[in-house]
Amino acid sequence: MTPWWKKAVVYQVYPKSFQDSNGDGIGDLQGIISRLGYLEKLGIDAIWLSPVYQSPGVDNGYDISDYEAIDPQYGTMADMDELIKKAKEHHIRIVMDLVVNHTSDQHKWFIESRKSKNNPYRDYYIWHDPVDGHEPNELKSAFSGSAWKFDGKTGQYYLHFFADQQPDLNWKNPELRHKIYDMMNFWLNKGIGGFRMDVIELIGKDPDKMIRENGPMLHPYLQEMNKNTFGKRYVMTVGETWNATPKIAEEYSDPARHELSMVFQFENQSLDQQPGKEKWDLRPLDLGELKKVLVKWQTEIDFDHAWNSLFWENHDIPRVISRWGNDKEYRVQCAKMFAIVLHMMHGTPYIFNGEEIGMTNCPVKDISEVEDIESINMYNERLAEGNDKDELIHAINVKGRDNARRPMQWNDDKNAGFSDGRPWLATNSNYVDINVEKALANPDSIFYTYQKLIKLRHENDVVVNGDFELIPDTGDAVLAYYRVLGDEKWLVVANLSGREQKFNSADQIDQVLVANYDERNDLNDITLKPYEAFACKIIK
Ligand code: TEU
Ligand code: CA
Repeated sequence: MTPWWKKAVVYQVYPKSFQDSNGDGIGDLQGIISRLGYLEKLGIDAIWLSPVYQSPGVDNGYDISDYEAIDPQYGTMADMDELIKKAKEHHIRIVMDLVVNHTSDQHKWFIESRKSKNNPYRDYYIWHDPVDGHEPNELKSAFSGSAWKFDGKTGQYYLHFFADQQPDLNWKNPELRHKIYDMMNFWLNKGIGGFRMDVIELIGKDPDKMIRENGPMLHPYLQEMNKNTFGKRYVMTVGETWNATPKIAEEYSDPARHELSMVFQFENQSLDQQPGKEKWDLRPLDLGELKKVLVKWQTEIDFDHAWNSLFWENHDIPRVISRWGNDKEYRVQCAKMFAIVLHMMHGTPYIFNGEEIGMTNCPVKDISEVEDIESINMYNERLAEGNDKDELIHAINVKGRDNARRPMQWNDDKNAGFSDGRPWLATNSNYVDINVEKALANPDSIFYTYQKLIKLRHENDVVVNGDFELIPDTGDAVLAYYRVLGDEKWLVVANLSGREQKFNSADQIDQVLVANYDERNDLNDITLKPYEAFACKIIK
């Protein structure tokens, strides 16, 4: 039997930016509830809800101070229960973000832990003596600087792979692990649809041996977690795994191993950065390389013993049409092309809020306009090292996380209909043209392409379970593939570039299923328009 999450399309809601219901400029749970009808119309099966737990908000909720409380800025536990219940009425499950590699430094465990070396919670975190009066080793934080922070009270350093205010939990401690399992069961008992697991590849860390991701105990911990929590429930789990290879993806998601349903892999993220450097060190994208990575993750995992997710965007990643398409001359065409290419592939697609209407990156002129801790820390560190300010702002405009975090553009009213008050992060001024109301009123909009793609997946097993077969030798800019199941054969053709491209096939079109230009009726020596993409059933 195919489990529900293999047939599903998931929609990520970034709560702070989705819909404000009370005019404080911050999206909230009642705001999400008010938009469930819209999401049902789009046709999605589940919402991945970025964190809404109690948090000081240093990393927009990825720094949790109480896992079993809702942050007041988002509402109450009663609102959360209402969201789960009402979403169900709209046939939507709520997948919670599980952030258990680290907590906030305001979590009661850490407040206790830092009090003394023999505090019962000391070992919930990772403490280390100074070495020669310095940090224990060279481990770095993802948000710039050392991963070690000195705590004067006890004269030791604690580990933080992200902000100082996000101390890493010590998964070697079984009592801590079981506290986390209890917390997960608290949420599962509320009837949620599963978990998206933040940086889960880090929980097997062994800092003494300089091991961050994919540590030796990672998979045993996940098997233990599965057994103690979601294993017997009909829920989905997706691990955020930046360093997964196809083989590692199988270790996480082979059903026989009882770990996770699927992973997010990020191999394409490094394609526009200089090798061995950071995401801010830009280089142009090579379409041939993008194509290679996309194909690799369709062909090098065995879908009978693994499962993969499909996505272009999330709250950490820029808008794809701005990054790899053309959000000016061909905004609509390329948005539909990216959608068609991805949604016809093998795996579970994810849509990040606003992607379905073609929202774009939003450039800033000065660091004072930036909210994201990752960008701000990088800017300060590199400025101090003597880098050029304009170049740093440029890198932030290309890669910074605020790009995707701008308020959702609902209509052309004040603040894009996101809030009556002053939004926590300014809206992109292009909301006057790019908004949900306009998209819904135009049968040709990007929204309806997404809606159609979701429907095609729901109604055709070939999209869910069909084999993927690449058509070779189409050039770097054209990605063409078949999906095949029994008597059914579908062809997908996409021009990844803004220039015309030749394509030729002897296949006969039976029926065009989705397209971003006028429908084609033959494939004989055709010239693809900029960003043209279509899927058709072909005569077998
Ligand atoms: O992201 C993990 C992660 O590795 C990011 O820091 C990533 O390197 C960066 O965003 C790329 O730009 C997860 C969450 O998705 C992110 O929002 C959190 O900040 C981070 O974990 C810490 O919880
Ligand atoms: Ca609000």
